[in-house]
Amino acid sequence: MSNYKPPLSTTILRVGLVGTGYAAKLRAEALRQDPRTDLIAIASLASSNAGNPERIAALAQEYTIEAMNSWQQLVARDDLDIVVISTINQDHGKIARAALEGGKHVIVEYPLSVDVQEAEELIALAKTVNKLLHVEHIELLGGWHQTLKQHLDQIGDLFYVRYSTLNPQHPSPRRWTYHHEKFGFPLIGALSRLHRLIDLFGEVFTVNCHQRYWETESDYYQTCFCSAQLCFDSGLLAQVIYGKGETLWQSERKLEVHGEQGGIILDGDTGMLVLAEETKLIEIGTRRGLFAKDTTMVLDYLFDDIPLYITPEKSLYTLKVADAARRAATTGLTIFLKE
Ligand code: NAP
Ligand code: BLA
Repeated sequence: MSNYKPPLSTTILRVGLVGTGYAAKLRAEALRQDPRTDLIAIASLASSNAGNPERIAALAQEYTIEAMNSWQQLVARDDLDIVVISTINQDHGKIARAALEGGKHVIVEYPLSVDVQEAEELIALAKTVNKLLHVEHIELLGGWHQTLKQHLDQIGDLFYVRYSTLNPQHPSPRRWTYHHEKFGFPLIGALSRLHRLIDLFGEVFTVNCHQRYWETESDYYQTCFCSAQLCFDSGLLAQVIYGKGETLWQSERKLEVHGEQGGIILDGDTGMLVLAEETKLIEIGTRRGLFAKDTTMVLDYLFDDIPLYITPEKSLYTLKVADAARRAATTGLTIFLKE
């Protein structure tokens, strides 16, 4: 289970937020709406190097919080209880380390780190300093996941899964999500793709992977296309396809689960349950409001000891599988997860 043992002695948690993007904004909203927290400061990464002062100034004004020039200054403050890390993947690990070393609880968006060893060290560090280290995995809270869980037992023994998320972008943006280091290996940056399968189907035996980039310049790519095959301990075979960018022309967000007695197909916002006697539409819940849900669950854990839906160890296991995919793509070999 999680590392930190609640309940808290304080009544209001003082929060510092690192990031100014989509996730950070939703965190700020969720924190503002919860009386158990006080959002005190926000730090931007780019304002200290590339420079994006407008966005952080706007957020600071909107939420009446202090804008800081760097995450280093933010984590060094002694008036914060918890740091929320909602910025580019490359920096998650080092910000989390500094925050834990500074005696703060940590909420970090997935992935915990782009490096397996660093992720292991952070989990150990959180235990040593007796602070919560929570890695968000909102895909487990969303409609697709709940729908799958509800219907899986109706389709018999499972033998094949195909999960494809393709996102054509014309032209591809020069954003951090198209940057080798800032995003990380595609299935590490998009760790949720593997994590939702591992949460449903258990441990993985072997991994194969092919990965291709279409380059623009050395740091940014135009397109990435990644295809991995996971063989689970259960014998289930999963094909995971992830791609984005301007070399792609068809968008897809589709998950098919094939069982001996039927199948489940989630295609965008449409769900279908295929059985021998009939094929019927199934309801899929929303993809919205998930950062707020995650924030509330962390606070419920810290204040009232209500168990969290995820542990950092589980996220680490998926990170190991994603890293195996990276190694498989680099070497062309099948990677065995067990020693
Ligand atoms: P975003 O909207 O693009 O925001 C990215 C953040 O990184 C901003 O704080 C931006 O702030 C900073 N940044 C952007 N480009 C940068 C660059 N080139 N160099 C340095 N910093 C840069 O991204 P997001 O969707 O919020 O993602 C943030 C984290 O949440 C990621 O780890 C992502 O995996 C995770 N996440 C997001 C979602 C989602 O639905 N969006 C879901 C699950 C997890 P400044 O430029 O002001 O520093
Ligand atoms: C995940 N969405 C993510 C991630 C990024 C984005 C960087 C984390 C990495 C990944 O898993 O791929 C970025 N998503 C975007 C952007 C858009 C987008 C820039 O849809 C532009 C529209 N995220 C949103 C919006 C929704 C959303 C508007 O920005 C919902 C309507 C949901 N994004 C969402 C969810 C995840 C995610 C639920 C978790 C991943 C998953 O479900 O597999």
